Formats: sequence, C-alpha cells, structure tokens
Amino acid sequence: MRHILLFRPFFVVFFYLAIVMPFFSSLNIQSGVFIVEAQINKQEITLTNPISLLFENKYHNLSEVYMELENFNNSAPQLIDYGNIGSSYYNKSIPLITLTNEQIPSYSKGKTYIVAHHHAREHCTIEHVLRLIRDLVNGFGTDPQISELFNKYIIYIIVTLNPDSLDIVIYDNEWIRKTAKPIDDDGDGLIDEDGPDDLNEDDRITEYAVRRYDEDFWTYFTEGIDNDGDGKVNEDWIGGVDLNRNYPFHWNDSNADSGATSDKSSFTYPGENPASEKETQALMDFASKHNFTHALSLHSGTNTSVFD
Ligand SMILES: [Ca+2]
Ligand SMILES: [Ca+2]
Ligand SMILES: [Ca+2]
Ligand SMILES: [Ca+2]
Ligand SMILES: [Zn+2]
Repeated sequence: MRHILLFRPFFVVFFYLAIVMPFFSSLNIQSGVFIVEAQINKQEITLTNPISLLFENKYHNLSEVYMELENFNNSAPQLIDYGNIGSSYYNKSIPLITLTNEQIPSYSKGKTYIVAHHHAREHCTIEHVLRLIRDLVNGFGTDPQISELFNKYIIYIIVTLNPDSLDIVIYDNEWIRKTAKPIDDDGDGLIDEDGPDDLNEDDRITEYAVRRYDEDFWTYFTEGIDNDGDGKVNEDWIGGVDLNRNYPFHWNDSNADSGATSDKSSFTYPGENPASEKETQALMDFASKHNFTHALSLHSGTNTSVFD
C-alpha cells in the first residue's frame, strides 16, 4: 500500500502528460485529472447530521429495515447508495447499502463487503449493520480514520440476505434459522403443516431440554402440539434451506466442518443442490462482479471471529 501511495503522484503526472492532455487537447476541452481534483475540493457534502435510527429501541421488522435504509439514503445521498443485489424467494428486495465518498472517483478504491442475516434468528446482525452505517456516516468529516475509509474505500453492506424470514422470526417463531421457502420436511405431502405453537400464550415459543435419568445427553424440544395428527410434534416448520450451507464450496460434504444432511427438517439442511436458492445466487453474482479485497459474514450465537 505504501508503495502505491508513494508512486501514485508520478503515475498521475505521467498519466496526465502522456494520455489525458493529448486526449483533451485533441478534443479542445480544457479539462483533465487535476480539474477533477479541484472540483472535489470545492463541493461541500451536506448531511442531515447526525443521522439517526427511526426505530431505535426495538428489533426491526422488514418494512422498518427498508424505511431505515431509505431514510439513511435521503439523509446522506453523497455518502450512501441504496439498492439491492436481487430478490428473495418471495421477491423481497435483498437490500444493499454502498458507503463511499461519491465525489472521489471509485476506480482506485478498495472494496469490502459485509453481509448480515443469513440465518433468520440471527437478526441482531441487522441491528449491528444499521448502527454501523449510522456511525460511519456520522463519523465522516469529524473522525479522520472514518473519513479516510469513505475517501479510499467502498464498503458494500448487504443488510439482510434472508428478508423472507425476518417477520416470521419476529412475530411467529423466534427459533427459525433457515429461509422461509416452503418445504415438506417430513415427506407427508403437506407443507409447513406442523411448526411450534405458543400454547401458554406468552408470545414466545419456549425451548426446553429433557434428559432421561439413564442418558448422558439432553434432547431439545420446542413448545407445540401435533397439529396434523401424524403422531409427530413440530416436525414440519415454516421453511426452508440453510443459506449458509447452500454455497457450492464443500456443499453437503460430510468431511467439511459444516457437515452433510439430507434431512429437510435439520437446521442445517443445505438444499436440493449447490446454490439452489435465489438468495445464494444473488450473493454469488454480486461477489463475482467485484474484485473484493475483504468480506465479512455476520452471524450471532458465539463471541467469535473466524478468519479464512
Ligand atoms: Ca409436511
Ligand atoms: Ca417445512
Ligand atoms: Ca405432526
Ligand atoms: Ca406432518
Ligand atoms: Zn449464522
């Protein structure tokens, strides 16, 4: 990096003398690289400062997530782009926020992406990136390190890769992990017919563990009844596929840490085929379009950073 910075002025001068000046003089246009730099300095970036969350003290549902991103984008359009990388099984937008100082050309900027919320119940990662966007934007122009991030890098943030699942996990079943795509987990011809039930009406699905006196392991159950009378309880929840097991890399590989299973009711069911899910394909297409130097995939459950 230090090399590049050292030599860049020479390169710019060379570039200007050898290519830009002849090009523009041939067009008889009084412009060039240095004029562009001057324009950057003249323009002011105006922010509704500081930007803040519309829904500060609650977990966001999906429409609230979209409202936050719209509001961010309107508050700092010169630092934020709001788009999507595609759509989910139920055609919900998979939202993409792009952070950079848009007044500085992007051709030399390093690119990083952060993806949140593969797993439904790990939606605190959405809360994390919403606050990350807010704090980065608010730090621009006051915090030198954050300003440098905006000037030299482009940070892409996929706010939820699994938008279909968010309202289900907030309003219905806080334990779901996979996508909301309807799948017949137990092969009885009915789809998603027997998920957990809030029997004591406390607005939660209680999970409990049972251990027999002669066993040394615990078995976990979720609150519910046999909704379809097949003798099994909670055997076919809403959804779905484990998006984080659906990538082609070591897909359904019993030798990989992620393991293998064809059990559709498993929390780690990897789907029918590698990259079978729209959401997986959207992220792969997005990643292949850019030359990313870093990528972060956010999950929750343990306080761990895993580097590859
Ligand atoms: Ca079924
Ligand atoms: Ca199901
Ligand atoms: Ca049942
Ligand atoms: Ca059943
Ligand atoms: Zn996860």
